[in-house]
Amino acid sequence: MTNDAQSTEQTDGFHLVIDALKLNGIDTIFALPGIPITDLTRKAQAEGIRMISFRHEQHAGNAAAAAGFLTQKPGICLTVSAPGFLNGLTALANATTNCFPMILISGSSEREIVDLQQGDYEEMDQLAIAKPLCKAAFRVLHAADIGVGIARAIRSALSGRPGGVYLDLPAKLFAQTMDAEAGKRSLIKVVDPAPRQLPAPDSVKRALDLLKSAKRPLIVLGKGAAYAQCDADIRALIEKTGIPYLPMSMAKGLLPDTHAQSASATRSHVLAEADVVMLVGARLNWLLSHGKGKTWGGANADTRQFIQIDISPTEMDSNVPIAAPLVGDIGSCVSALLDGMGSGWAQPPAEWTDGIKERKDKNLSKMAATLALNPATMNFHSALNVIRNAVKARPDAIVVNEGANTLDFARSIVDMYEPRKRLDVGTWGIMGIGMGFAVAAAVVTGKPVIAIEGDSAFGFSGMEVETICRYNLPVCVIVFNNNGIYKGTDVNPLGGDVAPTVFVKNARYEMMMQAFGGVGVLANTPAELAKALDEAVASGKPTLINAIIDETAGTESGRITSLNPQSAKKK
Ligand code: ADP
Ligand code: TZD
Ligand code: MG
Repeated sequence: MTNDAQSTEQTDGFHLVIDALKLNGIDTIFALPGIPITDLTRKAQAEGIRMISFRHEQHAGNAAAAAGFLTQKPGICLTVSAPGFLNGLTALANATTNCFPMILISGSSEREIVDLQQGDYEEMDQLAIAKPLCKAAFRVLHAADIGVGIARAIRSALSGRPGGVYLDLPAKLFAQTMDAEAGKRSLIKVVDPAPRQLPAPDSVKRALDLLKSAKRPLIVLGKGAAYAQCDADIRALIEKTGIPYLPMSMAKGLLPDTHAQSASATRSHVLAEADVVMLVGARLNWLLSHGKGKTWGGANADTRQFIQIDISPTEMDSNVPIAAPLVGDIGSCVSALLDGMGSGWAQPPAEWTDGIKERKDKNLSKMAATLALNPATMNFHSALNVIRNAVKARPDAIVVNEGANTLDFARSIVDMYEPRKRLDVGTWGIMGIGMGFAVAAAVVTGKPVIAIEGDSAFGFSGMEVETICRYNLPVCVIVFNNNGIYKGTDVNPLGGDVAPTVFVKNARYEMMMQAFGGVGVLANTPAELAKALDEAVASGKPTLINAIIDETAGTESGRITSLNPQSAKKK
């Protein structure tokens, strides 16, 4: 058949969307059906795309974002118009903030009616609303443009700094028909969607010269380094330089947390004392105290110099001057550094590394003593010690983590051993990612998932335990039940309603999992928790362990108490 020959067969918008996604290797969609995309979910499933159907779009969106982070393919979230779109939008914005590639595809109402504000079913100008909250936003009006729309969405999500993309598909588009052959030709298989970006040789030299001059060097690994999937080179860089390193929370496991060069156990010391800091896929945002102030040793601030590896050139100097910007993809930058170092790279002064080791050993033995305690009511430490041992035994398990105290303690207590095994609240410190991330982790990796959830955090996505049961996913949710947000002890001074941070006491979260046929366990002791967790990981059965935690054990806002404004007026 020649190019302009017409076949008698017809295709339509539904099939073109599905074919375009499949052509680009998309094998899974996280969705919530309804007008106008119900048939799209059915047909996609019938065409062999794994369709994971959720109970709320935000969790489908979070699942897509996590899938994007784990696989370097954009995670796809599919929603209905207006309210469904808005429910997914939080996840899209969060993905963009965290530099995770995802595409939110939403059906929308009739343009003619929406634009004249004539009151259509679920009327909303979704494209305009999405635009400021994501990296790029597109709308497709003609079936013949579906291939272009999906190609642009994929390339936008993956190239440069990854992020969220919105794709608006009006209801009318799905039923539009066109010649099947012409339709096929209109689809685009995106070639090299995230092209390597090589750093300039002079910027590599500048970075190496600065690193060489350091007396107290430090490397900070961020989640960009985990996303980049150049694990062996990153490990080689750390080990060849001999420089102490700090992993940001989602970079934990790039090298095992037990690695001799990890400085996590003496974080405040190295941040305050380092003279040259190399950031690898980590922004100097609030999580790193903006690179200045007390955390960074106040007095050293003027003399400290930064090297920053990032794919986004405008990230440089965002908070403090970057003496040696290295703009490019992390894989290319790290390999250029390794080449440039050659052999015989001098190790950092022993005075620096010995001092770190001494502090680290002291802190680690203090931590070991705390973890060994077994208080009558479990606290964060005694419960997390159980999970720490479980992850050590199953380093391939994926840990999802949210909450305040539950997050902060788990981050420092639960060691990670492999890259991209820890998913958490990320750059925003957002609650509600738990079950969406857990579902995605289980679906795209097939590995056991352990979701460590504050009881408040869990509440944001708790209904998705039904989704976990429905797809029979190997997810073990552990709810750290301390009766509330931060603590369960606040009291309303006026009596009447309970305090705003306090929940129903002794809630039976495990029964939520039982309601859908999963395993629910109440754990009052580390031994009960260990038994239930071991069984869950071994069996792969959907499990929820309600871990009863001392309601007095937490602190306000966990470790970011200082960000919490307090009234100066003492009542
Ligand atoms: P963390 O929260 O772990 O400190 P951030 O989300 O602040 O990490 O930083 C991640 C950084 O990584 C972003 O600035 C992003 O531009 C960058 N990044 C993401 N992927 C790549 C990549 N493949 N190559 C280079 N930089 C990347
Ligand atoms: N809403 C959203 C979407 N994100 C948030 N971060 C918050 C509200 C505020 N918030 C926190 O920052 S942590 C947290 C909330 C509500 C819950 C802490 O309680 P928890 O954890 O039970 O999950 P701990 O272990 O009791 O501290
Ligand atoms: Mg709590």
